[in-house]
Parts: sequence; structure tokens; C-alpha cells
Amino acid sequence: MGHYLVTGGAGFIGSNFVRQLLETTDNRVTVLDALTYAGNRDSLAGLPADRLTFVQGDIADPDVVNDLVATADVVVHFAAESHNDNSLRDPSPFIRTNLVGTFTLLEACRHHDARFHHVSTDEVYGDLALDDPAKFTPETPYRPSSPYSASKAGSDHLVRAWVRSFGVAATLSNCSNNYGPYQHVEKFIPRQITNVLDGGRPKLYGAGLNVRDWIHVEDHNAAVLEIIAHGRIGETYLIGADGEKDNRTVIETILRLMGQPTNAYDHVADRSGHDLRYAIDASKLRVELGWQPLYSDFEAGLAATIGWYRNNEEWWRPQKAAIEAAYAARGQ
Ligand code: NAD
Ligand code: TDX
Repeated sequence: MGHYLVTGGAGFIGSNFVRQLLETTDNRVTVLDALTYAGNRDSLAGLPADRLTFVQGDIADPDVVNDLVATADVVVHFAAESHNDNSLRDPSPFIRTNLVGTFTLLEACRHHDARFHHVSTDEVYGDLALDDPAKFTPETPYRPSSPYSASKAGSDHLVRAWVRSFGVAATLSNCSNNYGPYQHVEKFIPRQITNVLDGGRPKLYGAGLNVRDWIHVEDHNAAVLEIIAHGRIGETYLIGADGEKDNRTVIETILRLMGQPTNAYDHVADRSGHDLRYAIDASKLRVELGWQPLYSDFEAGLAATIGWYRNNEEWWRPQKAAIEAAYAARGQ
């Protein structure tokens, strides 16, 4: 039995991770989360109170972080400012949380000899052409496009430097686009599902040819658990499930699964610097650690996700109007 400190455990992927960890092991979990607009304590409702402690605090606050890391065996670092569009409007919280926050955690892990796992994104590698047969591998050079992806790229470099210079026992993972329950309505798939549930229309940036490599959040988190258990210290594992789809196809699939005409969506202003395509080669994870995704059928996973938003309106409703108003103000 161990004690996990999970940063960002009230966010989308972190809360799914905490649920999976508590349901499949006897471990204890402390969540450290600042409860920004993206954090929601309701995402952790119903979990065993005797094995879960929630601390509201900032990962960039060394006092809070030091005390918590001192009692942890493993630190799993999900906390981040995570939305590209927000980083184009105001990059400053991205620098503080993603860079200073990661630095603060690494310093605490160095002083307390804690095992560290850093959760990162495929966006650090920039984008690929639509017709490029290549996919991202751990050897792909870093070429981030947005303030968000640049801040995540910087955080990855900090982790590798703390491994090499100070011997911190860290692993890293870079995952493709996640979907599933508890994802904030600002993100692509939940935004479109909740627009349709509200009687509105999905909003496609530009022509919608951009490709994302979709993976179900439970498959991502199963891979993170595998890397923590059996990954080699200092190594980077790419996580992806061969789920490449262009945005227009995803919107048309959502509309079809929700019983709407597949052309009932709006084209809106494109994202500045919009990455064209992401694609992950996860063979290192598959071969070395034997990981395989359980959600190999994207449409089935999407239908289940639509069902979750239909059944959990009380979870997403409080955020919806303000998020749509902010998008509308930017012509999106
Ligand atoms: P999210 O925005 O849903 O959740 C982030 C959480 O971090 C929130 O609960 C928020 O309150 C918390 N947080 C933010 N700033 C904090 C701070 N200073 N101190 C403490 N807590 C803070 O994000 P997500 O989509 O769950 O992403 C989680 C991690 O996974 C991020 O590191 C992200 O870069 C990475 N990632 C996400 C995806 C994806 O598709 N969503 C893909 C690959 C990697
Ligand atoms: O309304 C929309 N319409 C639209 O066409 C929104 C919100 C997005 N899009 C497009 C932009 C992207 O091409 O859909 C795609 C997905 O957009 P996001 O959900 O914002 O995700 P993305 O920018 O690809 O980044 C996500 O995956 C990698 C996460 O937000 C990051 O945290 C993660 O690192």
C-alpha cells in the first residue's frame, strides 16, 4: 500500500485517475488542487473518504507542496493550465502553473526523495502535415506552437534536468487528445455535445481539417499507472491509441449519434496558430510495458461519453453559459 499525491486531481484526467486508482488498488490518495475554473470537487464525489484527502492549494506554493510531498511515496503531476485558446488570451497563468508549479514540485521531490511522474502532452512536438506518414516518437524534436504547449515543453525539460542533475526518480508521459466523462465544457468534444443538448449547434474552427489522435481517458490513466509501476526512471513514454480523426468528422459523428442532421453545425473563426495534425507512435509503451487500449472503438466511446453528459447535466450546467459567452465574444 502506498500514498499517492495527485496534483490537479479535481480536473478532467486527474479526477478520472483518482477514481481508477482508488477502485483498482488499496492505495491512499491526497489530491492537491487549486480549484481554478477547471477544477471541480464534484468530480471526486462518491469516492472512499477513508482513503482520499483533498487539499485546496497551489502547486507553485513551496510551503504547501513541501509538507504534502514529505508524506507521499509517489507524486503524479496532472495540474496545469490546459486550454490552448485560454493561453492565446492570457499566457501568464500558464507560465506560473506549468513552469513554476512543476519546478516547485521537482524541488520538493528532490528534497524528500519522492517518486515523480510528469503528465504531459503530444503538443510539445508541434504539428505534422496531413499527408505525412510520420507519427511522433520520443525522439521527435520539440517544436511547440502555442503558449500552452511551450509551457508544457518547458516543464518536460525541467523534469529531465532534475533527473540528470539531481537524481530525481521521475518518468514522463506525453499523451494525445483525451475524451471521456468529467471533461470541461470548454474543450472540443464536451462543448459540441452540450451545445446539442442545449438545442444549439456545434462550432467548428475554420475548415475543420485539423486532425487529433483521440484516446479515452481511462486508457490514458491505465498507461500512467503502468509507467509508474514498471517504467524506467528518466524515460519518456508516448501514450496514444491510433485514434486519428479530423474535427469535421468528429462533429458529424456527434450529430449522427445524437439524432441530428450531420450538417447542423457552424463554421466559426479559426484558432490562431492552429496545429494541423497530431499522431502518436506508442510502440515503446506497447512493447516495453505491454499496455493496450481497451477503448479501440472511438464511436462506442463517444456514444458512452454523450450518455454521460446527458445524465450529468448538474455537473456541467453551472459552467456552460459563461464559457459560451466568452467564445461568442471572440467569434467562436
Ligand atoms: P484540466 O484543465 O481539466 O484540469 C487541470 C486541474 O489542475 C484543475 O483541477 C485545476 O484546478 C488544477 N490546477 C490548475 N492550476 C493549478 C495550480 N496552480 N495548483 C494546483 N492545481 C491547479 O486539465 P486536464 O485536461 O485534466 O489535463 C491534465 C494534465 O494532462 C495536464 O497536465 C495536461 O497538460 C495533460 N494532458 C491533457 C490532455 C487532454 O487531452 N486533456 C492530453 C495530454 C496531456
Ligand atoms: O469549439 C471548438 N471547435 C473546434 O473546432 C473547440 C473548443 C475546438 N475546436 C478544435 C481545435 C482543435 O483542433 O478541436 C480540436 C480540439 O480542441 P481542444 O479540445 O481545445 O484540444 P487541443 O487544443 O487539441 O488540446 C487538447 O489536447 C492536448 C487539450 O486541451 C490539451 O490540454 C492537451 O495537451
